[in-house]
Amino acid sequence: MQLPRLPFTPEQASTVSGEVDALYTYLVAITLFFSVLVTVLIFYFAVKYRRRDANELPQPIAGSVKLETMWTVIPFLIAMTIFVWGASLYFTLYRPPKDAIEIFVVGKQWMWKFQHTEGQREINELHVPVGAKVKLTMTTEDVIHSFAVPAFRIRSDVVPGRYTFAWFEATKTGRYHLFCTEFCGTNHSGMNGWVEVMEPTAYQAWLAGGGSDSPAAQGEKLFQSLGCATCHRTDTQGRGPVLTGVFGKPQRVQGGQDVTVDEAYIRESIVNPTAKVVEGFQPIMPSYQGQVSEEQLLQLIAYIRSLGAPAAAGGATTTTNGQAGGGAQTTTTGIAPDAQRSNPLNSTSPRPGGAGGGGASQSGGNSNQMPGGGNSNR
Ligand code: HEC
Ligand SMILES: [Cu+2]
Repeated sequence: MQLPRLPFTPEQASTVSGEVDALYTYLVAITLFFSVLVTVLIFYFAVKYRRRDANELPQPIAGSVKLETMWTVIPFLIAMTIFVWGASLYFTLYRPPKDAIEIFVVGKQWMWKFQHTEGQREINELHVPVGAKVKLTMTTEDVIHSFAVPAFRIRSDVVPGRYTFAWFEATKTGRYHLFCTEFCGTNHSGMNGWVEVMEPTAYQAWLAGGGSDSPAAQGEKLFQSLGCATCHRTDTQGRGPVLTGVFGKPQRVQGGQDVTVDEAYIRESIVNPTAKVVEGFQPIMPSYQGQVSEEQLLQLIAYIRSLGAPAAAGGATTTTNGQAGGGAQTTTTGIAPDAQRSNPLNSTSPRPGGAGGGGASQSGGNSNQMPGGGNSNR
């Protein structure tokens, strides 16, 4: 729905901004209409029913069912249109689509840190392609912040110890301001930056231009260095459950309850393992509270999540793995290539190392080296 923009509203640069503005315009119109109506009636009645004579007594009024019903039902119906429209828009805004590019966001006094699935990291700058859905998985290392991009009409609080999500699809290339909109301390006003929306080809080039290991590959290293792998093995069951393929699936925990293995559950399993103990296991896992940063937690999650793509593993272990990765790279979603690159099955297979990855494709070359690099203790 495209309405003329209200004055003082920011540019519209995402798929939802038109509808957010339309709803907002609707609210303003209703408010204006009733404010004017009430004000005019006050003056009109004040004049019409003014006291004309010092001895004049008003007629007693006993009430009017018709009038009272009307002023109850009409506002109720109007309020319901706002509710239905608002709720449906809310669901659109706060339910990230499944096929989105995923980016991790960590707020920190006083900066925004981003990490792309391909490994690029940025601070107070976020590069995204135009016309692609982007999902942000967000948390904070310290206090509550709030991530807002006015031109996209999105805002979401980031809360310590929790993951919150936001998503958008930019419709125009350009640079758009991003802000922290929750007062978070002395330099709160400086906690802002830019979203750089690029043409998809420029974005691919930007992605290919450097960056470190993918979050999943870094998570794999952490998984080794923190000793997770001593209990969690990928082949057979060790002292802890096998984590391959658990992401997104229900897990039976002690007490007979089924919980879905999602970001929040994995985070809790790492920092507070006794909160939910997997059925059939002893609560022997130590807490990693305070030993891993929020970014590292996101990397561990990315790694565990990447274990859950057995279908992608088949393709990636073939000799044409480079091409498979390269082909998938041309799609606009960042998930598939990453799932392939960081798959443990992929990494345990003998790989030609960096050479094979490098020659595979222009855009995939950089990232194809990651699983190899993550494994060979270079
Ligand atoms: C001393 C052995 C041990 C170590 C070390 C260990 N874990 Fe665990 N882990 C377990 C056990 C046992 C369970 C199942 C009982 C429970 O839920 O606490 C478990 C459960 C989990 C779960 C939930 C699994 C599910 O299927 O629901 C996750 C996720 C997890 N661990 C991740 C990690 C990560 C990441 C590390 C390293 C930072 C780690 N673990 C280190 C023993 C360990
Ligand atoms: Cu802030």
